[in-house]
Amino acid sequence: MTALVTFGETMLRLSPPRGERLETARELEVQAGGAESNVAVAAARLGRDAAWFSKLPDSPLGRRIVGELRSHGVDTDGVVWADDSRQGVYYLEHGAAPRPTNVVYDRADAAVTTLEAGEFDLDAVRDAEVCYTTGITPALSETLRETTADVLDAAQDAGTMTAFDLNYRAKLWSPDEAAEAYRDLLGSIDLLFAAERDAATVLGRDGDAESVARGLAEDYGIETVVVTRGEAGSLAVSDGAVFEQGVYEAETYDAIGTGDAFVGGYLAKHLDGGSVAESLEWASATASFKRTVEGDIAVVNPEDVERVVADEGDGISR
Ligand code: KDG
Repeated sequence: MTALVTFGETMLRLSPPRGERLETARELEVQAGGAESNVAVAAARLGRDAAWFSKLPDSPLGRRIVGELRSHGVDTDGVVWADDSRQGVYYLEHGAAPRPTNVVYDRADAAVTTLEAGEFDLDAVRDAEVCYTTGITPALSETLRETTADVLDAAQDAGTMTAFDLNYRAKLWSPDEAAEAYRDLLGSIDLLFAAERDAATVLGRDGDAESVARGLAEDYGIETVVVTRGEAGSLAVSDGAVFEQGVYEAETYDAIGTGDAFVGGYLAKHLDGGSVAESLEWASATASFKRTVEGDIAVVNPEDVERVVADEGDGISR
């Protein structure tokens, strides 16, 4: 049995060397990047059995994605292979103040946009302890919006915990479009991760973190809502009780994927029997560790997280 099943799109991430611009770069570094696979990788690296489901072109590009995820221990047997289809790509130009980091998507009509619930190994979803996706998945196509609802419902009906991160992406849809989709899905969620900014921009929830979390929990019957607040840390409301967690200091090398590392750390500890407070601690530590590493993926080990949580050492590992 797989403890965690995640599903969504994973793209090729192409980025010029730091200090160079997309317009003029002659070299692009290739990595795999996708919110849901980032979570699966973090959980797998932290010791949990994790699988990622998606649809990829049966081509060297699709195989490149699967190869990278497998190298971190993620089970990709549930990937559906499609002939003559596209691999989504995202270009990432690292910023340096005052130039912002810029993301350019080239993902329209990617293979995953045609993925239907009937193509899933739904038994694996039903047997899993947690089924996870994010608000990016339903943004990608009408088919994926239906698939997201069907898979989460199948999971919840079978007693699998459903987990979801709002993950609003303004380059994919408007706040109104996202709000309509979120409202349809939130009744099927047991564990919600919401960046304070997404809850405000899309769902119009702009009170303090506790009232945002309580409001979402009560309005949609969600057992646990985790609100993330950047430098101000995170707050969870779970079965009515409140838990707060600060951030661990980190020197930021690459911030992309920090939110996914947070979720991966949370789920890894939760699946190991951790309490909400312990899971938040692991979430925060995994997120801060991720910031020090290049790429979407948190190349993290359990001892790295334990060291951050324990706040040990003088910054040198001997
Ligand atoms: O959370 C990181 C993601 O934003 C990145 O992997 C790209 O999945 C991605 C997306 O759709 O923005």
